[in-house]
Amino acid sequence: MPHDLQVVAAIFVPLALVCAIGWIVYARRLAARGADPAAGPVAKSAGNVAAAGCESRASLPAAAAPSPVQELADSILSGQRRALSRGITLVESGHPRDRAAAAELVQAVFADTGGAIRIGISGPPGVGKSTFAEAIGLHAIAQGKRVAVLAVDPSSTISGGSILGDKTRMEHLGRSDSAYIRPSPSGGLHGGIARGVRESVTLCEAAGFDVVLIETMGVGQAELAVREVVDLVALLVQPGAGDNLQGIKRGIVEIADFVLVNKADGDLKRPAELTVGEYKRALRLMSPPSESWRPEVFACSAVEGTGIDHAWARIAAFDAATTQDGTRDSTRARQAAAAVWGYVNLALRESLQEVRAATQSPAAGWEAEVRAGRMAPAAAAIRLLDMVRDGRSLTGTSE
Ligand SMILES: Nc1nc2c(ncn2[C@@H]2O[C@H](COP(=O)(O)OP(=O)(O)OP(=O)(O)O)[C@@H](O)[C@H]2O)c(=O)[nH]1
Ligand SMILES: [Mg+2]
Repeated sequence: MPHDLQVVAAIFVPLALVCAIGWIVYARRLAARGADPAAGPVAKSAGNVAAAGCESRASLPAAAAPSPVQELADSILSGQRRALSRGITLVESGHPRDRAAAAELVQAVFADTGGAIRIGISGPPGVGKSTFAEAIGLHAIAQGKRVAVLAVDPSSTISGGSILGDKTRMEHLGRSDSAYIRPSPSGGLHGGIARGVRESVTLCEAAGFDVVLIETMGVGQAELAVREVVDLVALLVQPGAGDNLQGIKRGIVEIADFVLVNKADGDLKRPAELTVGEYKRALRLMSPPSESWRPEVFACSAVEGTGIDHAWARIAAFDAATTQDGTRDSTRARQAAAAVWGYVNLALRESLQEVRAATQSPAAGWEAEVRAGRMAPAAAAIRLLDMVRDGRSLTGTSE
């Protein structure tokens, strides 16, 4: 027996040792994979908030800490700027993959929003929108407000990435602890404002900003889109030449609550006064955008700072009047309801694009059937739309 035992031990002890070492190596590898920063719960960019969410759901136990999106929401609510920037990057992302995380983020902060006065600053290129945003922003900060500026920087498309143009133009404001400046590339532009700007406003409010200024890109009819995300529009115009009203699209003048003739300084002071008169006369003939506010026209100089206190006082008066008579809330309610359809339209358009891409693939066959004259276009269209409605791809798999 002792001999038998020795034989058994000689075989099994080394075997057990090999198994144990193998197990340790395997466990270490697993641990190392878990520590991979790419799989960690802290999202570093828009694109990976959603991805990080999936990873953490897969690797953390069921009763784990808040989701990465919830963490980001909490950081924004506590006023952390970097979190706000990350959140804005997420909501600006045009990628369908980020859409659910972006919506979840906005929903997570939603109860703490709505507190800011939302101001659109519109006008042709070079009229002084950024300079004005800085001047009025500094003025509001001096009144104890916290100011966020969301600016579409047209230069960013030209320079192809760096978007410091507006930031440098708002140098003084940028240095204030009470300000947050977010230049957005005009790449994802919808109607003269950046993609996701409505959500960005919401996030700024969640981060505790009392004033949100949205500088638009200042090009044509597209400017009208800003009306849908703000409480009031301040249209900046150039002083001078009597052809002002022809130079500016009538549509944008009609949506303005304020027309500010900027650059009323030096030689342009007198022309600016004439332009004020011109706009006053023109506005009398137009129906105002809000029932409770007649648009006002006055001159200012964003560079010299003249007229800025008056502009702020009138903006405050607008806010008080429209808050009191309920038009601010009813406007916001209408905007929010309209935005739902905006998102639905966008999602449907994208689904249709997917369908289109799929129909062009050789496997799809629908277009081929139509081209070959075996299927009527209307019948094919209905079948394709059914697929979009069911959320199916053309290969028959569910999304
Ligand atoms: N004289 C004078 N110049 C001004 C005033 N406001 C802005 N400017 C100048 O006008 C130029 C354009 O100003 P911006 O503030 O960049 O104009 P903007 O409308 O933001 O321009 P874009 O964003 O490129 O459309 C700059 O050189 C400013 O210094 C002003 O009140 N008076
Ligand atoms: Mg600008």
